[in-house]
Order: sequence, then structure tokens, then C-alpha cells
Amino acid sequence: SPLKLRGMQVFKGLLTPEEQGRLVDDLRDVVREVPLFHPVTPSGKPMSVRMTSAGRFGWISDATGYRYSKAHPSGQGWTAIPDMALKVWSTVSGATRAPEACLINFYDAGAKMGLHQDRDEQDFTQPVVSISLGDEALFRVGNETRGGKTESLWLTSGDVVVMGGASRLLYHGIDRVKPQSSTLLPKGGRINLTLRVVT
Ligand code: MD5
Ligand code: FE
Repeated sequence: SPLKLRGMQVFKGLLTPEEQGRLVDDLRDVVREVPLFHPVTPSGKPMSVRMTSAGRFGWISDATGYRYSKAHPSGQGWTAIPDMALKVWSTVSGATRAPEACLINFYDAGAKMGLHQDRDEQDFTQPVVSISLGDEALFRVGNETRGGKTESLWLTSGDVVVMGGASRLLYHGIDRVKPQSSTLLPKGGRINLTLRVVT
């Protein structure tokens, strides 16, 4: 049964090493077709995380703001969400709708993600499902508003987190990644997939 952290469900090691390897192989194909890019925030700063998406919609950021888009910044469409990720969604999400977006975040040894809320989706009753692959990452979760106490948890390869119900709008971020803590990715680093219903 999952661990609980502020209403989030944490399934440690849900994906076996073999399943993780198959998913990474599929993600390699996705990224070959629809490359990772460094999103630039509306304030003009490049994020340290590189990103791309799969599914009907992907998340992009530029001088205009953050939004879901049917096209990569290059103008090309996104590719299909890998079957293994869809299987994880059906196993743990409890949702009646299929995911419309799969954000693919790549963290190298120095990358992090500041505390933020995910509010670009239209229906906050739909959960977000996160899959961690590769190096361990220190995940921090706070409250529905900025400030207050936070709690942290190391996410390791194969872990799956479900942010549903009251946990859906909690502030969260990645403080740091522990280099060379996994052998899944030959060049190291961490991949996080987030599956979402967007419309
Ligand atoms: C990551 N990704 O590991 C992080 C953590 C993102 C993002 O935050 O927006 O791509 S996934 C954890 C997460 C996602 C959505 C909602 C909540 C947590 N939450 O409400 O706690 O790359
Ligand atoms: Fe987020």
C-alpha cells in the first residue's frame, strides 16, 4: 500500500527495473522525434530542467506565459504517450478520463525546480501522476499557499506519486538531484514524467 505525504500517495518502486528500462527506451524514441528544450520563463530566465511532452497537449513557456499547446516550440506536433506510462495511469490514478499530456522533465546533475503550483489545467478534480526514473531527487511539498512548513522526500527510480484531491494544488518542487545514484540512464541524470488531464 502507498505511503501518504500531505494527501499525496507515494508508490515506492512501483515500476520494476525491467519496466523502467522499457519506458526509458520508449522515451528515447520520443525525444529523438520531439527534442528536449530549455523553457524560458515569462521573466526571461531559462529553466535548469529540459523538457518536452507527449500526448495531445504539451506544456510550453515563453515570453507570453505558460500554457498547454498542441505544438512543440519548433511547430511540430507531439508524439504518443508511451504505453507503459498509460498503464501506470490506469493502475493508480483512479481517474475516469485518459491523460491528455505527459510532460517529460530531464534533470542533469545541477538542475532543480523551484516551489510552484500546477494550475494551468482546467479541472483540478483530475489527479496528476508522476513517475521518477534515474537519479534520486529531493522532492519538497508545502501548502496551498506560499510559505509555511514543508516536508521532503527522496524520490527514487520507479517511484510513482499521485497528487489528487486536496493534494492537487500543493506547492511543490525539486531541491536537488543526487548525481550517480542510479545506473538506469547511461549518462546519468533524472527523468520525471507527469501525466495530466488538461482540458
Ligand atoms: C518533478 N515536476 O519531479 C516535479 C515533481 C512539474 C513538476 O513539479 O510540474 O513538472 S512532480 C510532482 C507534482 C506534480 C503536480 C502536482 C504536485 C506534485 N502536487 O500538487 O504536489 O519533475
Ligand atoms: Fe509541478
